[in-house]
Amino acid sequence: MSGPLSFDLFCRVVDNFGDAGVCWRLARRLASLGQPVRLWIDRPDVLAQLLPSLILRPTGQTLEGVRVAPWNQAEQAMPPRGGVVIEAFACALPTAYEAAMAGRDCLWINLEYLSAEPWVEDCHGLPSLQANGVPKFFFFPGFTRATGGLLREPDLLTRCKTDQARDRGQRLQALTGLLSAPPADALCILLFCYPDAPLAGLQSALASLDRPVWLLTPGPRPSGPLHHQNGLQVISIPFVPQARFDELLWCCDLNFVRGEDSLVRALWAGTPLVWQIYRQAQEAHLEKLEAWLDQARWPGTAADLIHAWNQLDNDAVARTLPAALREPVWSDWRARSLAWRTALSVRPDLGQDLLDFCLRKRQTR
Ligand code: TRH
Repeated sequence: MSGPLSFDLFCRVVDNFGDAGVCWRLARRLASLGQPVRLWIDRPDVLAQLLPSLILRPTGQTLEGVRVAPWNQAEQAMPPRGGVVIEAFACALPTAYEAAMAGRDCLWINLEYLSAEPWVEDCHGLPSLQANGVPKFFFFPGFTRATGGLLREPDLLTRCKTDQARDRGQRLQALTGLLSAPPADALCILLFCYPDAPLAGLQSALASLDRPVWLLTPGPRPSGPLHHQNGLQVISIPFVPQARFDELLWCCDLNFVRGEDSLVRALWAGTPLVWQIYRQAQEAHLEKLEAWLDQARWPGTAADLIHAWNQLDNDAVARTLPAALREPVWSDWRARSLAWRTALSVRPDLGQDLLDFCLRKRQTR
């Protein structure tokens, strides 16, 4: 059995919360597996929004076994001898640091964005020799056995089941500070989306249902047409710390999520979700969305809704959302969401899989 490796994880925030959110989860997971971890991040202020105990100071701070330090400190730092350097999302390492890696026997990993596209399986784990003479290995998270898997803590599903056995209204109130709880028959929906989402279609779909609906919007309320109408209540709630975000997902019957990290967490909740994928140039994201829907194997109406949501098509959302919530589609969608969670949860999680990959590479040197 080999001893621990030392990990240096580099994260640049492009926009939003996903880069910081994914890197922090991976850093925590590696630390929980007994590995020394330093997380170098160019925007600690963004991470602090997810992790309120992070104090912004130039020297950094150790939290949950992870040394979190500002990126500029890495410009004077040395790579860990014989350790692992993870470059998240091809963020480009500090020049002097990268040059020093060759003489220090470092293993270099590029952590890629999550994708369900089939080519990912062929590229996962492949090396490419870099200018400093060190091979860089491409590590792909993913949904199949031939990829690096998804981020998941070992106790996550047990925590979810225990939590969901408790009264939902009380959980929601404790989490958000809301003064009242939703009625027992209310449909609770979380809305976490990009500003261009087709909210007029959402409003009209939810106001047309003949049952109470609680639409929860965390953080700044999306501007646009959302308002109370018929049984629909639109409720602003605080942006919760990342460590409690799962609990929010577990309170809801349907989760609208976006990007990468909230998608994965909503999958682990095992309930129906509508994903707004992060937009890319030349509509490249639409191909990624198709590949993901192929693997999800959800009812056609749910897939139609997800297409409509991503095509920003208000009319189609107004039509397909009520249809997806109607029986028997709704029960089918719920059952398939649970089944996909079960299938995904028997695979190693991304942190464990990455650690095993690195240990194997070390042994073959
Ligand atoms: O913020 P995002 O849109 O991030 C995106 C994606 O990662 C995208 O792939 C990437 O290219 C781009 O950033 C740069 O969505 P994502 O990935 O879901 O990250 C949101 C994070 O915010 C996630 O860690 C969950 C967290 N969160 C909370 O902690 N509390 C909350 O109340 C909410 C709503 C979210």
